[in-house]
Amino acid sequence: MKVAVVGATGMVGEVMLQILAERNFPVTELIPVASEKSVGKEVEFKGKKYKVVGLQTAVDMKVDIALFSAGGETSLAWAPKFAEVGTTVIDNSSAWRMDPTKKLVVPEINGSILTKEDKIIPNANCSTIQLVMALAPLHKKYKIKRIVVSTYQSITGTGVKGVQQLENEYSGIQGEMAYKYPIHRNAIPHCDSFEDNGYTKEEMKLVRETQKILDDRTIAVTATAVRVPIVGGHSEAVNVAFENDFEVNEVRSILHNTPGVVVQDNVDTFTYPMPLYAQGKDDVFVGRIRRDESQPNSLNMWIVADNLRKGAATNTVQIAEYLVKNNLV
Ligand code: 2RA
Repeated sequence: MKVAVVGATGMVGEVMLQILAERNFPVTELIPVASEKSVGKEVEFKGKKYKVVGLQTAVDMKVDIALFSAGGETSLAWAPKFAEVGTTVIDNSSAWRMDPTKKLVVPEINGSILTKEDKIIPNANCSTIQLVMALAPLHKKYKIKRIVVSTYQSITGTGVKGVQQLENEYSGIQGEMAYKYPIHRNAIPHCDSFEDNGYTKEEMKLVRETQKILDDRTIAVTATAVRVPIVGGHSEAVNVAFENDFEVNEVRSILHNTPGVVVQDNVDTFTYPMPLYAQGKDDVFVGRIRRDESQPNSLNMWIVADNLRKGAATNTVQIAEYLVKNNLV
């Protein structure tokens, strides 16, 4: 497979290269792509150095698959150009996610909706992916009525800028601000920009993308997305109300038997997921599973995942693997 990684010099792009190598994806030719200012730089893949090329050069090479993590503007402008020459694009930006002609896929949940005709495939938002990984099997069994989710999102979700701001604040340096306020010793209830309804784009992604991936617009979702000064991954406190009742041990068993989900749930041994330990792993970790005693058929849980891996790069590569395995590319 001739594979282009668009945004190869960015944080997610670097993890995509790492995941492609780790999972031994069948890359016969790797083309790292970035903006003109990065053309000529080198990236390493499987011990070899590759020179970064520009977008038009990559289009002209007619690669089989292009993995994008280069922002919405670049995706809107360039994904169609790649698709026109027959390349299948898997895009990490939010540009195409809510396009009614595009499919929003988490392979373990709805990979089967993909066809050869899908040439631009958006990857869901990191905080959505970990949420639906845990909730999809429970929706199938108990039918979800409503989800209330509060997120505690890693600064790596804002890329190098977010990490650099925290490091500067640790060192007492006044540098470029990724956020409106200091992030050190703080929690900022503001991820992405605000919409007219008073919610942030990040919060509305959780609402809209969850309904699309679970293919059920009757599911009510409300979210609060908070940025916190950690790097290991995103955490989510989730309250979910079902149409039907459940047994907590059955919920644990369903999740335990869900590929890509790991249950860490034993308060007697202080066992629960934490981003410090989720970092660098591809699983979605679920714990603090307990009945919500304040209302019927409702459950609380705590969901943690490395937002750069399953939340972005790994899910992207898993979509590519699904396409290859099912001869869709
Ligand atoms: C964030 N999910 O964490 C968004 C984009 N990666 O900022």
